[in-house]
Amino acid sequence: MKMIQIKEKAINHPCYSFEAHHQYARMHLPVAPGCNISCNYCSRKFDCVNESRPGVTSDVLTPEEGLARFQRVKAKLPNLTVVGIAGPGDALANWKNTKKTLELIRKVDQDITFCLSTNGLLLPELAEEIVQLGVHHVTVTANSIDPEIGALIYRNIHYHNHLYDGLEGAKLLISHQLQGIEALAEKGVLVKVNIVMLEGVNDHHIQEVVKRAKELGAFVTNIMPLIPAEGSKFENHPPTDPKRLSVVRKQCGEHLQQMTHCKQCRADAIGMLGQDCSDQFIEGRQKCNCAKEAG
Ligand code: CLF
Ligand code: SF4
Repeated sequence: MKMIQIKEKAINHPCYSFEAHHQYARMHLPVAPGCNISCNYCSRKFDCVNESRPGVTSDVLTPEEGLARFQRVKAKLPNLTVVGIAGPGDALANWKNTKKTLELIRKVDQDITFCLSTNGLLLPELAEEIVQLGVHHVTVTANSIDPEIGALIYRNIHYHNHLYDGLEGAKLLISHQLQGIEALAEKGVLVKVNIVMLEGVNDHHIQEVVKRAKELGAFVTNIMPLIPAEGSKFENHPPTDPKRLSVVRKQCGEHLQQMTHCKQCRADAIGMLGQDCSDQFIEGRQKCNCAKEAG
């Protein structure tokens, strides 16, 4: 794909373009509750930590409810450019719902940009369908390219009715993530790779992940701090030191563009990044302070 087309795809996306996040809004539709892997920093009481902030949970919608919410939000937010599916579990582990939701929305809106976030396990088998659906932005959370490190992060991997754990599970997941990133990038999808920086686990290895992501054609990487989730195995793990995070981002910026404005938003977030207005659209939601708490 030509550079100009790539830039055009990123220009109105508040996560893919730093400038766009001051102007454009995105909304997440929480239609994907289940997950097919177990990350040690995850507590299933909360949204997927790979793309979210622990401590808040999302309601779950059917595809039809997702469409209705999209239409309500679109009518009120003229700067809405992106609809994303980011959990509260994994977008691809709930593929039927994810696909149906996007199909319903495409029937009523030809222009809105679709975005997905995934742990990548099912990417090799779904990459083609993702592209056919008109999804041009996919986030893959890949915390390691070394199975020894991966085994410290992932407890088990549930793939086609088999449970894989330890090294075997990490090998399987990592190989699918890498194949998936490459397959999507080859098809012109802008791939963002999220990496959760875990002190003493993968912090020394992040540059290797970024270099590999670049070789495979990723567009940007987003190195995120760990916010320890209550009830997860890493509940008492030290949170990522912000100073070390900026050093690592700077080092990795030598290899590939870095996202630095992520707000680790929730799976039902609505609005501009850091200015969540989902409480206006979600019935029964207590007035939240997302904008204050985020990022
Ligand atoms: Fe949502 Fe993610 Fe798409 Fe953005 S979020 S699926 S790429 S539309 Fe954005 Fe939120 Fe950070 Fe994600 S600020 S957690 S990077
Ligand atoms: Fe939790 Fe997300 Fe990991 Fe699944 S991919 S276990 S939802 S953090």
